[in-house]
Amino acid sequence: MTNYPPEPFRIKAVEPIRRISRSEREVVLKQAHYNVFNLAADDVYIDLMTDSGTGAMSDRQWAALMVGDEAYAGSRSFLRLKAVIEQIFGFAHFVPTHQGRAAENILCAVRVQPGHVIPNNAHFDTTQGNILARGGRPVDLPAAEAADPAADFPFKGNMDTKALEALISEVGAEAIPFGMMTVTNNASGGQPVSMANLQTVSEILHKHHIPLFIDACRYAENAYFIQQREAGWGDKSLPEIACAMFALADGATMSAKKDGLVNIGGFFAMNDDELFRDVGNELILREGFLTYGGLAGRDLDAMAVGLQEALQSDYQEYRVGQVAYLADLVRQAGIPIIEPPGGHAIYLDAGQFLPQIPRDKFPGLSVVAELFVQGGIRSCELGSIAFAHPDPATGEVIYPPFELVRLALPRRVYTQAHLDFVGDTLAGIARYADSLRGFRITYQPKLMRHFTAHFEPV
Ligand code: P61
Repeated sequence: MTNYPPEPFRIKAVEPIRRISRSEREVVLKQAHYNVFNLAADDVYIDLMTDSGTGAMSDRQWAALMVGDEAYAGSRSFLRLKAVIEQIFGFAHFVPTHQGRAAENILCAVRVQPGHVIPNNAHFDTTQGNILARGGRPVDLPAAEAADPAADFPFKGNMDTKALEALISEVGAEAIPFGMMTVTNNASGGQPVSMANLQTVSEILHKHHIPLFIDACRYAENAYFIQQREAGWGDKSLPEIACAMFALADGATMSAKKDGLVNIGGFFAMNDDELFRDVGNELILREGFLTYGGLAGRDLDAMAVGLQEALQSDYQEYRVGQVAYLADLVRQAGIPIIEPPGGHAIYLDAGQFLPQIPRDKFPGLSVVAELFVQGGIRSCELGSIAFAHPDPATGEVIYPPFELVRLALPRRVYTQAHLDFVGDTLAGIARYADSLRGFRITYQPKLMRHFTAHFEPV
């Protein structure tokens, strides 16, 4: 059994949680139309739906809130965040945004036109949605190693660089306004991207004068994996590695709700002066002035501190160690996962775990529903409900590679005993897994259906 380093912090404030009864859980899940996004959080005992905005801030972050400067323009908070972003990411310009998808929206608003094609190692659904909403075509180009969930490659988040070259020759560089790399690669298991792969992607795109933007949500976890797993980087500090990663790109979109260790916030950073002007106009129209972008000054200060804390090596050792510990518990329960465990979550392979349920009956949702009914544990389907979408050209449904259920770990929130409870609950479910059945959709919106769709058991 993997053990993980004891928390490099102690607990100063607590938030009570409680577990409602099994029969109450059955009732509220049915009332929620079997969509756990519709549950009241108070009815959830252990919430592993997301690591986004759910982390615990440090005492230094709480203190930073108090020195927030709420000036409309040019606040001290903005200047403090600017200094930190320059130091870690090194881009010439940045604008704050209220979260990651706002940064993606602005990038797509100013650069994506109908018919454009945007390659990524794997788009997360907000990026996919923003590109589709502008008439573009998001293309996922995961490395071949990612195809086998059980294979133990160190950098399964990489892009297939041959496929990138092939795509550029097929559609022409003029049709590609930018390429993206998501670090770590959330849609395909929270897997990291190697520095070598980032370098090759950067070279290919730049050879064709296509800019590269990094979706940087989990940049610090990715930097830690590079330090631990990639030859030549073991003796470099996490800030040095982060700097080297972003030096390969022309900009980054960031949801600071992940490795910014804040409950709300994000930014869009870039080098190009003309892009910055276009972005500024769009930001002012939709989010707010250039120096606050829809956030309060205090939010900018908390983000500045969080971005630095995420790069502390004792924090990353504990963080990634805790995720590996949960992976061991799930393996012991006999449930297949995407190997090796990534940086922020464990991804159960529900397709393989429940082979009796076809993809259009959503095996992932069966696991999500059962985890809630049995343990009050909230997880997140990241399979066909979240990612299957019609091809804009042909209308044919494009399925994601796997039917995944994600157990995401909020940062600095749950203890080993909480994780042991999750492991015991999964082991109980595994004993009767062959009796589980699927679900059908009774309502769905046009885009990003997993947030609001309704279901019923078949
Ligand atoms: C998550 F169910 N992720 O993982 P925003 N890029 C990447 C992300 O992981 C990401 C964003 C951009 C979430 C929250 C979430 O359907 C869902 O700050 C790699 O959330 O706008 C967010 O950042 C967007 C969960 C988002 C979902 C969409 O849990």
